[in-house]
Amino acid sequence: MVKAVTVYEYIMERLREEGALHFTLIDPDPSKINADIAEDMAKSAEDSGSAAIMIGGSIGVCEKFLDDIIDAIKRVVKIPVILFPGNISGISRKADAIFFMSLLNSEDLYFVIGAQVLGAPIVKMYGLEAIPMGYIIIEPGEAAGFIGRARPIPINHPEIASAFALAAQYLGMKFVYLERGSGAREAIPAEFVRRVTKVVDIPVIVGGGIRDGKTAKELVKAGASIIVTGTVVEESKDKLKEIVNGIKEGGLFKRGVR
Ligand code: 1GP
Repeated sequence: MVKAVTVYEYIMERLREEGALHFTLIDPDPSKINADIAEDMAKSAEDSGSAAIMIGGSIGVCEKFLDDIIDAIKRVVKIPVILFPGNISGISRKADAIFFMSLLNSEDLYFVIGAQVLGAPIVKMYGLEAIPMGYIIIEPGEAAGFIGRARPIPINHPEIASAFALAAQYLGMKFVYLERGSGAREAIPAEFVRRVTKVVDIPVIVGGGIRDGKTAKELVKAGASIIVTGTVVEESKDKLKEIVNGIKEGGLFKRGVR
């Protein structure tokens, strides 16, 4: 039974109990969704076993629209809504928490610390729970990599990602996120993830290009704590269920139950 007070505690308690979790990412892009669609996606996510809704995107995010979308989502689900901002326009007072993230491998200081400085007073004013997270973009990086001016980490150099992740841990960040980019043709290989999770003690979040249960399970067995999918919830509820089941199986393996 989860007795957590903060969203961070909720995540950590569920991780201790289940080994690994699934989060659903909803991109609040007005050209793609509206409140009704967001409501359906969030319901599918919760029904399928997602532990949280993340909300954020690279393009076209505005606070008013974000507020409306989160209101709609919170009408239908109980799982927490966590902001996943690409910029300061991605902050909403309606969310339960915010991943207060730095794009560690951006070449542009704005995405490393500039946006955070501009956003911090807003986060405080809204009373949002800030969860510090190191965000690392792996090639190709897709829109997040392009907009965030990342120097994406080459897929054959997991040791660079490990060093970034360790730096995130030493800087006091609570999570590290390995991002291949939404819509990437392939997920980050399990062996790459294993190289990172072997080095750090903080939970590793993996996202981008994950479309089936087998891939999700392998990533969890490689040490990933949270698997994020976005595109799948837009396409098929059955696939989402398959992914969550894969994560559950991987979680049992991680906890030594299987
Ligand atoms: C983006 O990693 C997430 O941050 C989701 O990617 O849309 O490919 O599932 P997908």
